[in-house]
Amino acid sequence: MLDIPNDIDHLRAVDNAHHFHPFTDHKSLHEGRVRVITRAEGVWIWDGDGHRMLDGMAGLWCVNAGYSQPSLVEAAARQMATLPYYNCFFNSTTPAVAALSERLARISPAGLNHVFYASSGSEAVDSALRIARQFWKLQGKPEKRIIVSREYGYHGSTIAGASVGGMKDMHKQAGDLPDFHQVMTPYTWRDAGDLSPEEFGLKAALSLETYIQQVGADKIAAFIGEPIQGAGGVIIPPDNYWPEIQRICRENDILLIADEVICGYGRLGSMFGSDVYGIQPDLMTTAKGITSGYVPLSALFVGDRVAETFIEQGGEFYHGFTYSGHPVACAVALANLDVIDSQNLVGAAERQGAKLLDGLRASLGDHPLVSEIRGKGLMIAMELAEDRAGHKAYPSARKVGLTCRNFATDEGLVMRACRDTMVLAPPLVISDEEVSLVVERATRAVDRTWAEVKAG
Ligand code: PXG
Repeated sequence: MLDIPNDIDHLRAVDNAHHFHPFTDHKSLHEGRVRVITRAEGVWIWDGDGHRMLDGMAGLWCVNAGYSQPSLVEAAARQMATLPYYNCFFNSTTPAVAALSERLARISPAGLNHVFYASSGSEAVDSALRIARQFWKLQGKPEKRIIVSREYGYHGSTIAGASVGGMKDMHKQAGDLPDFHQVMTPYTWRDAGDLSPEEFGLKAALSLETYIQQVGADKIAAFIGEPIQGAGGVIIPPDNYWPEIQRICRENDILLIADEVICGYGRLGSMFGSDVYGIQPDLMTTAKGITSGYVPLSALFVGDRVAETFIEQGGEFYHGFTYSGHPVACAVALANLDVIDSQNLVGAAERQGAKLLDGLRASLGDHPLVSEIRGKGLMIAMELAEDRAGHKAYPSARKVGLTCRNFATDEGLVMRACRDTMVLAPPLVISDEEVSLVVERATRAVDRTWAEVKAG
């Protein structure tokens, strides 16, 4: 049996010497101590020093079914023993990928009946952009190339992903491809001012229409957006926002891409975010929760109009990956969808999400550091602010969010800071008792942050 060494100090040393980490300030990592996570169960993770932490982020918003689902492990082992790998190039398929495609088409929003596979959300997004541009070429409109997205959108970390996302710091690091443009995001807490949610939802959506009028619909291939923005800080749009975006895309013949890499597979208390907001996307990217993160897999849903254009017109579309439709990942996804169904995790997300939101509001709703607590299903955010009533954040140099995150870690809770927006997105299997623990630990983290902020 494979023996990975378990001497934690040794692992830290070799990691420091040889592992180039993702999304990291490499200098501060090398000056500090890397955390070694060694095992996990349910909503809990353990580190090499023996600390147990409640994972309020489900890994990176992905371990929807929790960390100990034996059927996913069995599905992987069985598939590996039967057919560990074969590809889907050259007119091939495998039983797992065919069966998963049928299953996904059954649960997806109407009109999305074809699925393209890759291994990550970034690849799914990149594939959606390529398919969108190729679709317009096949329609005889090759000049429709621009992809419109939104401020604070996160769509992955490849060069195209960074370019289509709305993170300015990522644009500066080579995410600067041409033919990408960002419009307003419906960040009600920060930007609505005196407008009602409806007025503000309309204003944010109309920023897309204004941009279209400036450059011309004949130049624009697609609009991409997360139903609720995740990494941007759980930005929840007013109810009228998505219907308005849908109308604008339809009227201007612009493809609508829903990026459901975080929202998909139950997190919002519906199977997909598009179901929550009545979005009828032309393309829909999913990943993360499709396998609960146990193995890498992404699924890009291709709408009927787009798929039929490729099928009718023919001509090779030069796009795919070695691991497109990896049979082990597809088998795990099938087992994961069974767990989501049999344990009713979609219902659990709605129920436990409401309890967590209520608990946080009861404990922290009047806290002097907390300006807003919002959420949908198990996707929850708290705004820490200098001016609670005026919705004004502290200067970023004060690192209030980071301070709160570090106190949460110390309290045994993994909580994420997006700027000073504290984010929680735990596994959907979280119990009542664990919801209470999240509330207690988050409250202590906010109290300790406030004490430090007051002390200056
Ligand atoms: N789209 C969305 C909406 C995402 O949230 C991606 C695409 C890219 O997926 P991959 O699998 O290529 O990472 C994501 C990923 C965070 C965090 O800390 C968020 C993501 C990834 C890593 C960290 O919030 N989202």
